[in-house]
Amino acid sequence: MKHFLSVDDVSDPEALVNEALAYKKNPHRDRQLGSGKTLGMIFLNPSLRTRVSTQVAARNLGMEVIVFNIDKEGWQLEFADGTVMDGSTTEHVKEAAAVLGQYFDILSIRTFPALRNREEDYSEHVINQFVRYAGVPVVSLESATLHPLQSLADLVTIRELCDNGRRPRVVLTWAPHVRALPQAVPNSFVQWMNRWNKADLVITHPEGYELDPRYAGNAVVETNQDKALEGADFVYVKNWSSVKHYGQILSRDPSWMITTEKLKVTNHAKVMHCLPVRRNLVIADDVLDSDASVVVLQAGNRVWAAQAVLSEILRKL
Ligand code: SN0
Repeated sequence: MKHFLSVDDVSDPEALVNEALAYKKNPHRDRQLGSGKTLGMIFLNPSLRTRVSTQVAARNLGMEVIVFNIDKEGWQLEFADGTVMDGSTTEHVKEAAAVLGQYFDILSIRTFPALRNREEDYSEHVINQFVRYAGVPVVSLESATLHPLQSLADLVTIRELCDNGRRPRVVLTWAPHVRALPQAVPNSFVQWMNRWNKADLVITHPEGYELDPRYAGNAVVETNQDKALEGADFVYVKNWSSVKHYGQILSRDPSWMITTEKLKVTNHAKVMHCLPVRRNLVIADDVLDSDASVVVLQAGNRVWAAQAVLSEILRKL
């Protein structure tokens, strides 16, 4: 693996899941692998789990880590080609990425979509310019359209909780939110699930929230949430904004919130969410405070997912 931007950079997702679970059992077995190597973590947006879990993972591998909240502490970056930079942007990504590449062995970056222009966001023009100009491996810490470290941790969590050889029924459900959120988490989750092919996936959302077919593939969509939830072993809850009416909120229907009542038709489903989750808007307290919720276990697995990915890249440096 050179870069880690999507599941397409992974030759065998199941092997990576097993690698992550092996690190969970023995976090320090590769302490020498990253010795003398530095990971740069560049944030253009907020982060809790991604930042800290990746930092812990890198340290478990013996790496040094430098975190740079470039949106707050750096110069304002320009990403467009050929711009006359007489406005608010101070430094072009061509120099910024190239310079950061001089300092780090692996560069990781978080860059959310602006949600204004679908073509621009879906072209991944920000992270792709870091790939182009940094000259070192780039790891996505969530880009405009994908969040592969999250998805790998999601697969690890499903594997860990469903290790009986049976194909689980996994339902990805849209839930209401007050802000327009990216499609990165659901896009990436369905893309990984399709490639992994160890579970039966059903996606449920109100009309108008269809995910981009390049990620959703042939995944089953059921617009009746109650019907979709029937017999589910896992319910992955997430809000996203519309792709079709790009970046818009088309529904605020509170009946899509996940409650204990709604879960009655499932097969004692475990409830997943990437976090942060807004209580009693997306998922009700009674679910988050019950044994059905595995959100903390899932967040814990972010360390092992990041460690598996970093170790693969370190081995190829
Ligand atoms: C981000 C998202 O992609 O949905 C990050 C998730 C890992 N989530 C948010 O921005 C939540 C913001 C909010 O106001 O609740």
